[in-house]
Amino acid sequence: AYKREEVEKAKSLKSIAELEQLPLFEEPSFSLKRFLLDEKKTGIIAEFKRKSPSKGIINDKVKVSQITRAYASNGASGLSILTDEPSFGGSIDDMITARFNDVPILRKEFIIDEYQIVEAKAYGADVILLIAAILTPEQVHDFTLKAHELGLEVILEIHDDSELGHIQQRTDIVGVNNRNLKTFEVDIEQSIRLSHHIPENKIKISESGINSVQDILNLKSAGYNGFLIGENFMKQEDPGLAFMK
Ligand code: IGP
Repeated sequence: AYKREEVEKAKSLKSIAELEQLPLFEEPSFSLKRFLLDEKKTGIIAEFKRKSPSKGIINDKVKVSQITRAYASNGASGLSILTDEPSFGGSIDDMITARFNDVPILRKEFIIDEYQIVEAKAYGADVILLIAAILTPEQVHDFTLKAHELGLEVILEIHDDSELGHIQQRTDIVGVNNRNLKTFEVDIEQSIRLSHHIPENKIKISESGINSVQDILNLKSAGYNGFLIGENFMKQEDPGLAFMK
């Protein structure tokens, strides 16, 4: 519910028409699909996340500029930037800072309103996340159309088979979140189990709880093209260095 209030407040401060005047709104986007299919890249979408509801503070000392530069220059296929403040300690400013890198940027946010999609484009994102658990299939449809109209790609996040029906013809990428958002339980097997049920023409990524090269290899053999990793890097004193290893 705090999201609804947050969005209404943002709308009252800056209209959609004003967002559309911002310089980044006119910039071309980077395609995450293309970066994920590029064999020379790692397939890793590296996340900047200071804290989370399940773990509390993960790292509140590091700077977004430094970490995103390290992630990007060492082969990350994308950057995931949390913009939610209350639960994750993120901000739109973090995303603007991350935009200095020439790799696709995912706005990691609970999107419930078209306004947030225009905001994503206006402040430097290339991709948005749509979470099946908090949206109807109709909302996923409308938000996907809006994103595409702005040149953004869409990751549809699902957690179990009950959400497979949210996947649509226009969905660019399907993300399986290994973390159950209600219990915070993490199980990589969730991705392995669901992979056969995702339409073959979709690019697939696995999200959360990925902690080792072996995890990545297992997910690769199950058909995954991308790996969204946050905590494993962020919990290190130097997340950029952790990425290189
Ligand atoms: C990263 P991890 O376990 O590597 O830190 O997970 C990412 O998958 C996770 O932050 C995430 C998330 C979300 C956060 C996945 N889906 C939706 C907020 C909202």
